[in-house]
Parts: sequence; structure tokens; C-alpha cells
Amino acid sequence: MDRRTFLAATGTGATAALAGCFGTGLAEEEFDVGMTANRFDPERIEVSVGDRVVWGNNSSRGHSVTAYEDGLPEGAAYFASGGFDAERAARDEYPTGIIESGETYAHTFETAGEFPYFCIPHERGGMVGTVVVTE
Ligand SMILES: [Cu+2]
Repeated sequence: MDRRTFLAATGTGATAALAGCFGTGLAEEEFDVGMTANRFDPERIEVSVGDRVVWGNNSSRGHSVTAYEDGLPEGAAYFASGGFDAERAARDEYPTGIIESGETYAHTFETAGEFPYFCIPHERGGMVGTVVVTE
């Protein structure tokens, strides 16, 4: 598939899934952190204040990106796929907020510090990650 066809196919939105391209249809350049069967890849990513981080589910399983509320830097906004404003709500409402195969989730980090997060269905299996935001 050439670049132009690719852009046309994904033009309907960041969460559009491409059928029959390769794997889940997500191209590497479409996300910063991948989601394999049971890991965030990379598990730790460093960005600058104001950067938008995109997670892409390039596995066949559904995952979530859910911040550990207690671990957030002072004054930082809570984030979770599904748009929840609290960890309790994200856990209670699961599977609402799941990022299906081929879908993406994005969050813009406006506060410096370390942001630990996890995947609700695979937390016990160690599917956790950290976004490190620097000034
Ligand atoms: Cu997961």
C-alpha cells in the first residue's frame, strides 16, 4: 500500500482500524508505545512537557492504558483510556475504555514528572509502564 492510499484509508480518525494491511493494521509510525500480547513496548518512554503520547494496540488482545492515581505528580491530570477521571471509575467500568486490536489512545502530558500506568486486564501479568515527562 503506498503512502497516499494509507493516508486516505486512515483519514477518518486516529482510531480507525485498517483491515487486511498487516497484523492489526497499525503502522509503526502511528504510535509511540505499542501494546503487545502482555507488555507495553517500550515500558518506559521519555517525552517533554506538552508532548502527546500515542499508544497503539498492535496485538490481537484488548488492553487499557490506565494511570495509577496515587503515582501521579502533584497537580497532574488523571488519564485513562475511556476518558475516566479516576482510577476507581476506570476499574469499575471495565471493559469500557478498552483499546481494541488496531486502535490507538493518546494523552498530552502537561505536567513534568513520572506517570506510572497499567493495563487493567493484564496488570497482574506485569503489563505496566511509565511515561517520564521532562521540562
Ligand atoms: Cu493488556
